[in-house]
Amino acid sequence: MTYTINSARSIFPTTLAADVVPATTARFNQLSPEDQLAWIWFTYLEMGKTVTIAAPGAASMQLAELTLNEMKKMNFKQQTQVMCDLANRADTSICRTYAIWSQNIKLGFWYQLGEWMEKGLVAPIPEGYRLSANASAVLETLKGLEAGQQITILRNSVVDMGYDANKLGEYTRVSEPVSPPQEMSKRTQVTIEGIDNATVLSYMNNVNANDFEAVMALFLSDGALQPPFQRPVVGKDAVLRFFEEECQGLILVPERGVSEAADGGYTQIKITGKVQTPWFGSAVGMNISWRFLIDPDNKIFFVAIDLLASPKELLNFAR
Ligand code: ECH
Ligand code: GLY
Repeated sequence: MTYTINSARSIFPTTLAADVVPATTARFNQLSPEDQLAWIWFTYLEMGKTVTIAAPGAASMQLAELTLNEMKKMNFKQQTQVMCDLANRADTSICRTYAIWSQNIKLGFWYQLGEWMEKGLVAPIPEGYRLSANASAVLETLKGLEAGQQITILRNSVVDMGYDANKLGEYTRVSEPVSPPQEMSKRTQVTIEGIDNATVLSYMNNVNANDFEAVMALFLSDGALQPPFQRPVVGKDAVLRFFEEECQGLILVPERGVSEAADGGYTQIKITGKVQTPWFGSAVGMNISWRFLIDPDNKIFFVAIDLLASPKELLNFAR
């Protein structure tokens, strides 16, 4: 048989992803906008006890600057309204601006608002605000999760805010400039127990070096990449854009893997290990698996990245 993107998605079917992430996000989305904002605030405080968020790059802050300055000039009531509008996904000019920003710009925007809230420059969550029973229950669930799962839920909550970009028609996305690839002499090489496949090793090393052109040379033109909890991103152009917008500064730390022959001369390879995001650095190591399907010419037809349910999954190579 030959593979389709759809059939490729189920290689290594026993891989257990952290389904608690979409489940918790769905519960969060049921909360009122006021509750959502307060919930994020309490989550942020809770997580601040163990990890710190790194300040965003200047470039992403510059892209959010106009909107941030506009908000800074508003009174508390107006600021609160804008924040509720964002949570409510309302149709306002700020919500439309927000909708076309890349993930990192959205996160940087809220990072700045959070700092201003702490300093009293932006309306705080009302003192003594009491979360609804549902919101408290969602917060309790979150507290019991691994840090990597917590930050994914937190990111989802930010990324889902603003006007629905699908309703905008044609638009140009706003994202940070792409940093040049790392100098050859500074690059690091991963080693993966049980794996010597050159394509997979090169994938890891080039993502770590921010060399996305080199990463794309490893893919078939109709190849696909499936990020955690998302549909596959299909085709080289779309995958390259995804890397440039969302994968700068990631550190991939693959640990071990298995490789085996699949149908039609393909090879299927599963790797497990950790990933660090520049937002949290080495303080948060997310437990990840990569499931590669590689064609007979050693090009990537498909790779799925999953956030794993538990550290135990790092040792699951059943198929
Ligand atoms: C305050 C209160 C009012 C409301 C709001 C507030 C601010 C919230 C803030 C939140 C900041 C959250 C952040 C979250 C960052 C999460 C990052 C994650 C990264 C995961 C990356 C992965 C990468 C995997 C991949 C691999 C590949 O091989 C290919 C590509 C790819 C408090 C003011 C809203 C400030 C900063 C979860 C898993 C391994 C798929 C990317
Ligand atoms: N940063 C994109 C993802 O993890 O889905």
